[in-house]
Amino acid sequence: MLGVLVRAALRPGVVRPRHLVRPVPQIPARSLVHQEGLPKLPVPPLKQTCERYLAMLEPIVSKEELEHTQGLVEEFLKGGVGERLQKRLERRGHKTENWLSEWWLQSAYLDSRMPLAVYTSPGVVLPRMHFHDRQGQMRFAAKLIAGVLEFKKMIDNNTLPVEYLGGKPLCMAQYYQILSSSRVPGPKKDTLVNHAIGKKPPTHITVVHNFQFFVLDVYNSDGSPLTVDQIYMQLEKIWNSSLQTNKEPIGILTSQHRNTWGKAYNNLIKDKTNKESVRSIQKSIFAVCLDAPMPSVSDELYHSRVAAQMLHGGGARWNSGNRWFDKTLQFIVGEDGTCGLVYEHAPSEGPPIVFLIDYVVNYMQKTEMVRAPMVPLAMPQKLRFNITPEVKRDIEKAKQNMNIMVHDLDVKVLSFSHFGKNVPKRHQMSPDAFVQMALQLAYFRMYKTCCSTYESASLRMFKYGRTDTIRTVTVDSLKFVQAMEDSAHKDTEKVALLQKAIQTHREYTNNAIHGQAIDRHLLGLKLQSIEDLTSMPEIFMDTSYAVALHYNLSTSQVSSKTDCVMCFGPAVPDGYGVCYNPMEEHINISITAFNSCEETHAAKFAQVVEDALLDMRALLEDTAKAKQ
Ligand code: COA
Ligand code: HC5
Repeated sequence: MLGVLVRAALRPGVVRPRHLVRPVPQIPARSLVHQEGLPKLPVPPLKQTCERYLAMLEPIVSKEELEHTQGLVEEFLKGGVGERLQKRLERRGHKTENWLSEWWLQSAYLDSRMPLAVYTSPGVVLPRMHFHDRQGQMRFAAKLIAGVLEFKKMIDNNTLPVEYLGGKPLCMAQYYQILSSSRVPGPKKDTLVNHAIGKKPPTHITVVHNFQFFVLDVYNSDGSPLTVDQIYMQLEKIWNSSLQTNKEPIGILTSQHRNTWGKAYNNLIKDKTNKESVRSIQKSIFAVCLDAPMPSVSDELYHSRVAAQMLHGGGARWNSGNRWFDKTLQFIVGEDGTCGLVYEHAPSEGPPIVFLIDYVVNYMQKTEMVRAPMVPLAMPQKLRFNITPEVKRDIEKAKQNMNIMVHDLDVKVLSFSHFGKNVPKRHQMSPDAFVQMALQLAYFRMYKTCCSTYESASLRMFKYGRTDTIRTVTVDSLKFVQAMEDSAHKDTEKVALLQKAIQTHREYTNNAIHGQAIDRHLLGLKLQSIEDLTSMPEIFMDTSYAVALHYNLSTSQVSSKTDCVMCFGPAVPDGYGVCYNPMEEHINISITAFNSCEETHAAKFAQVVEDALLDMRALLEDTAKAKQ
């Protein structure tokens, strides 16, 4: 079964190295019992997708465009092209474990040439810690490392609890890809490597301080993990041997456009020492970035500043060189009490990462540092890099580009404290749909129109499932936001329209998580056409399709037990990236945009979102009171 996918991914005659990530992840045999029981991702019926596609376009394209697209869809359905591609896709569905996962990995991630920093890698801000010095920083980092090693035990022993969504068990494969893995740049496309599945899994992590990279062995020779105390001592040694601040920020190379980094990478690893150092980072279980303090800001701006630090590091003169963006998991601990992480998105969605965070935070709260008699440990090895003039030039270019990205990213974290999931629940509404409608209302108020909107839906009910798109904008969502802006409508009418819009959103969500959304199916039909080398069906070259994929609002709900802020960059140059974490009594919402776009403004949008949420609550409560 694997063979078909492997052949699709590799040129004939190319042998896949052992550690390259398989098209479908490798999971230890004992977990397979649960995995084997998972259903396969279905290929939705063609006619259903075509009908839903046209319905989805209605609120976002003009009448003329819609009519034109209706013609193209009819031709696609009746002319035989659609049926042929559908059959090929169904065949792929039979032959593979998941007809989508390999294509998705390639097209959404490994083929993408945009920089990982800001454009692809999401960030997570952990609650502010109350340390302000290196001791506090290292104590926190030591506990955190011990916590992740504790979590790793569950992966190694196959004792991870299976997650559920809507009462159904989810695919756990992504958990096996987040440790000991790394993205590797290529001049045309990237690859993923996972060293956890080799014969000799790594026993070290990478620690970065003042742009200098270290190998920190986190296991004793008997296989037991180092204690918090031991890790602390090792971190102290690292700190003391990386006091110089004039080092070349070699890691900043990984923030470049992927073609540029791909070329620079080949140049860098020509040198044997450099190659070994890079391999050590790639192989390590995860990375910990001990960041220098950043300029302090007011309490109100704190989360926005730290979100930016997670997404890009603050620029060449701050912490952007204190990263290896290709590394799947990088925890960031600042000397000033900031902490969080940035992760490379290709191997995993947010929820497994957040589950790990919740576990580690809980571990850290329970664990105290106990001073135990210790055997002296060897000095952690510093990774050497030979900086040739060419490498130096690449670093300078990367610094310039990073600074441009830093100046371009507009971030605002809205800590919405008035209510959380409790209010929508009280009114028998889905909190997720409620927040989505608030985003729609905010957008409509600001731009007097609605836009193509993406919300992530999990496909992990299916084996090796990743995501599909919930299309938030519907005829019903548009009617609701129009009514809210029209004083001619009575409150009771507005409430009814909100209820209808929310119900429609829930239905779409339910379809999406059961594999019946339209976006991945359309993508599959398109990629099938490319693979078959047939001429591209007109529906994919149509303006409507381009409009539908131009997500001015790119959103995602990722919820956690810990009071975290999750964030990611916008999907398009003139759009917003919105990630929200709804807690019971408050909601953390991050909003990103680009400063180079005149029309977008993260802080303004945040204000309008806050007002929209409050107005929706007032609407529901006033109407409920009037009824009494
Ligand atoms: N009345 C009262 N309560 C309701 C309700 C209603 N009508 N509808 C929902 N609720 C409750 C639920 O029972 C749930 O309760 P809990 O807080 O005790 O768990 C809560 O409200 C949340 O439900 P809802 O807001 O409807 O969202 P959801 O949990 O179903 O999530 C998605 C919706 C789309 C976010 C989810 O299906 C999903 O796909 N998540 C993964 C997204 C993802 O992967 N993002 C990252 C990509 S990298
Ligand atoms: C730590 C939170 C990470 C959330 C990342 C996320 O939602 O990524 C989306 C993945 C997907 O396939 O839908 C993509 N998005 C950022 C463009 C919404």
